[in-house]
Amino acid sequence: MARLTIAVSIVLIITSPVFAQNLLINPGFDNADQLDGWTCATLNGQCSWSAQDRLDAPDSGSLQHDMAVSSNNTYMWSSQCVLIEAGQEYVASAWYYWPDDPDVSQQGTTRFSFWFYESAGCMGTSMAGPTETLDPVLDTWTHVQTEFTAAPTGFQSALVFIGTWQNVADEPVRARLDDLDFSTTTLFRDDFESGGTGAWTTTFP
Ligand SMILES: [Ca+2]
Repeated sequence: MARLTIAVSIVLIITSPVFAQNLLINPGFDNADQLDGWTCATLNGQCSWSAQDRLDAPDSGSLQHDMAVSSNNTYMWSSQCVLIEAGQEYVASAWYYWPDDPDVSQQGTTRFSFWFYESAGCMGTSMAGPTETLDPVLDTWTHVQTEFTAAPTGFQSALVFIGTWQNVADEPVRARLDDLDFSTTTLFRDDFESGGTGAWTTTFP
């Protein structure tokens, strides 16, 4: 009987569901003036917390990229470094908002990608992961998602990167970013919060 109990316990352990989690810290910017977890490259502008939440939640906000450059063809970006498992596939996704400012020509893009690093803390040899580049969709929260990409053997961390590129000098692009995700799955991340059911069907096997 003892042997049977042990066998059943082992089966239960093996078959217990492992829920994929968002590996990012502070992905939804829920605390006012709080950008914990994110590193902002300040060469071409600055990052700030915006009270404009993707779902208009009064108790959450977003990350804003404030471009401040006098030359064209410039980037600014935010990033976060996370630990990964070699061989595991990862996917990153985010929502971005590009305000329709009549005073600017709106020539720019949003780039979303991640890179793998051989050492923890995004140090050592790096290897490019997937990249998605999108033209601005004005005044509409827009979803961006990378391809699934496996972490190379021997690699320990990944840098999740979201950038705003501006092609015209002296134009105050203010792209906003919210609800970022870096995980092993996209399941259960299809905006039910806003009533969307587009990723689901009524088909039953
Ligand atoms: Ca938010």
